Amino acid sequence: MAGLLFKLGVSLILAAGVLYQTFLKDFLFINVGVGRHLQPISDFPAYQCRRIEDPVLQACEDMWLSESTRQLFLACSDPLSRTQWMPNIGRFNASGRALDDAVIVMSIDSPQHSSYLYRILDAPGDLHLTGLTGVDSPQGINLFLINAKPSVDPSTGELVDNTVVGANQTIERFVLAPPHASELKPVQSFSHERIRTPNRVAAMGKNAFYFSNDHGAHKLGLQHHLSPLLGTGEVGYCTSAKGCRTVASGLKFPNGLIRDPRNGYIYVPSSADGTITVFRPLPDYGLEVVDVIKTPYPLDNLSQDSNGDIWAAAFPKMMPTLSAFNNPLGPTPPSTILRIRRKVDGSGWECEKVLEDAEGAVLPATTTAIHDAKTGRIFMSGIFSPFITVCEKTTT
Ligand SMILES: *[C@@H]1O[C@H](CO)[C@@H](O)[C@H](O)[C@H]1NC(C)=O
Ligand SMILES: *[C@@H]1O[C@H](CO)[C@@H](O)[C@H](O)[C@H]1NC(C)=O
Ligand SMILES: CC(=O)N[C@H]1CO[C@H](CO)[C@@H](O)[C@@H]1O
Repeated sequence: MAGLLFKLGVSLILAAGVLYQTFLKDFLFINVGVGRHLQPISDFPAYQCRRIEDPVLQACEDMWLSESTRQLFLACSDPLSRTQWMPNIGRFNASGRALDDAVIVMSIDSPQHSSYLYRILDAPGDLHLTGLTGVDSPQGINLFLINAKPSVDPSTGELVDNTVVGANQTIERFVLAPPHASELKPVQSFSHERIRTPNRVAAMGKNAFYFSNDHGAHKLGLQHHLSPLLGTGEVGYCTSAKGCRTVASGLKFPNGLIRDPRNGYIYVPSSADGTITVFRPLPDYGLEVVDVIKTPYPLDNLSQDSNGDIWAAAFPKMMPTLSAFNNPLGPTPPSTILRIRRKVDGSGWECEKVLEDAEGAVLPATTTAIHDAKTGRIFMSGIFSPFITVCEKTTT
């Protein structure tokens, strides 16, 4: 009996060990950052970085670079309000939400002091900005914005209890024409039962797009909180004419996805397991997995530069990031910027750490990094960060 118990004990310990090796260790390392060695920003002399502190450029969750017009679009808000109202991560105090979210456009070839010339776009309606992407064209730029509106009583327009019904998230298409205009004109608002926890859009042109539902269909409650572990995140596809449907599921916190204009592939980063799933669109716009890129970091939003390289913002230590989210004006948590590209010989992918800031000395709590391949600059912003950062390349 004792022998059996002993054996059982040994196999339990072995099982626990195997679990630890194969699952928990990865989980703790990737998500929590246990055992990860972080480098200070001074280890990266190829870049000279500076903060841009400007009350207008705060809590800019997402950015998109219009290559043809050399304009950087930022979706900005207020850091303290983000801690109250952020439905994608379970913050539902609608009365604490910011009422002056705005899209800012920076002309990145027009430096001004330590910053750049920018303008604040006028836009009608009640906007609560998170994800943003655009489609370049000489006639005008189409922007797709995730609008995290609170739910209201349709007859009175009064706020309802959003902790009970969840937010009413929509995807808004605006046009900026000509591309240097100062006003966004609304074109179409996508409100659909499949658009539940939208994170970002990957546009297929003006009239169709893929989008990630970071918590799948679960706006609220235990299923919302467990979604990143259980993998109930989804990717959906919408067209102006036919509405939306789900085309991929089983994802662990699918975040800021992108579309590769060169081959049409869709890259979906999963914040909860550090992978990027590469999908090929099928003729009916369903998605087929062609590759899974593994990185050792919980990834955030992706962007792609004009060379085709993918840039990813990562949070190397979860605990400081979470506490910073509750105190956005306090200490800045560490951030890491990764560049991911195909190996030259075509065998898989290489993932290179381009920047890391262990002390949070100059980088924001970065949720999006944009690389301007023309100048080598990297722009970084964070969903609750009170500043943005630009890094200039010092070597070539
Ligand atoms: C919600 O936000 C309002 C406005 O900022 C604040 O006064 C209130 O205390 C917040 N409620 C909760 C439950 O945190
Ligand atoms: C949700 O938003 C849509 C589009 O703006 C609107 O038509 C609908 O009434 C809203 N529903 C609620 C419950 O707020
Ligand atoms: C488009 C976008 O910015 N998406 C996500 C970026 O990262 C933050 C933090 O994980 C998410 O909350 C955003 O929704």
